[in-house]
Amino acid sequence: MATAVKAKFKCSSERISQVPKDELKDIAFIGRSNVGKSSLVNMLTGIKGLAKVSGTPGKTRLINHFLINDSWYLVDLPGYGYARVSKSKLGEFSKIITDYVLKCEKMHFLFVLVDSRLEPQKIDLNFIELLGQNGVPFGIIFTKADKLSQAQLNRSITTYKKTLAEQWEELPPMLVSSSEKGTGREEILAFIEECLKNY
Ligand SMILES: Nc1nc2c(ncn2[C@@H]2O[C@H](COP(=O)(O)OP(=O)(O)OP(=O)(O)O)[C@@H](O)[C@H]2O)c(=O)[nH]1
Ligand SMILES: [Mg+2]
Repeated sequence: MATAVKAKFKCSSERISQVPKDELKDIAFIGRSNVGKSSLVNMLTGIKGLAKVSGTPGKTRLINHFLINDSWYLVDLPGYGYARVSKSKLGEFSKIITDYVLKCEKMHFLFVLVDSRLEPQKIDLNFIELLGQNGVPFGIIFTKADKLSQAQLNRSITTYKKTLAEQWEELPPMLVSSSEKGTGREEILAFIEECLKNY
């Protein structure tokens, strides 16, 4: 049976000083614009339209907190790699993103979403490097799995693992999702549950 999730929108923040001031932990989604972050929020919660989805990249502009089961937050972040970034010391990533992932104490675990159809993208690898350098706990979710056959999906993941293994001794946890088909929902929710207990 599918795990039931109680979810409601809490707030949108322009900067990290505005995020909720309670003790609850954040589990956040980051990745290139259009990779499917907001769609995954909707798929996991089972509420279509909870997070705004768009075919045009750059839809999510703020840090969006969704309260889950009255006990933790799922956080939908703006994507990178689309909007022109200005005056950021960290180059290709906007200040709202780097402030949140590197400085926000609520941030408990980050999922980097990557499009399962694509070869490892430089911008994602740069972002992952930034996380590694700063000791940010993260995992990878391969999105839009419905667009690939199982064999193609396996090949994509193998390629990603090889690429990361060139630089990292230990690979991050990896999960697969399709917001279209609901694939990965139980695994991702179970992983988050463990994460909230253990990390
Ligand atoms: N086939 C398929 N399409 C998807 C999936 N997830 C998202 N999409 C589509 O991809 C597009 C972008 O989805 P969003 O969820 O808005 O992406 P986002 O990462 O939140 O984008 P930004 O907010 O712009 O950073 C939409 O047209 C979605 O319908 C999926 O699992 N399968
Ligand atoms: Mg979005």
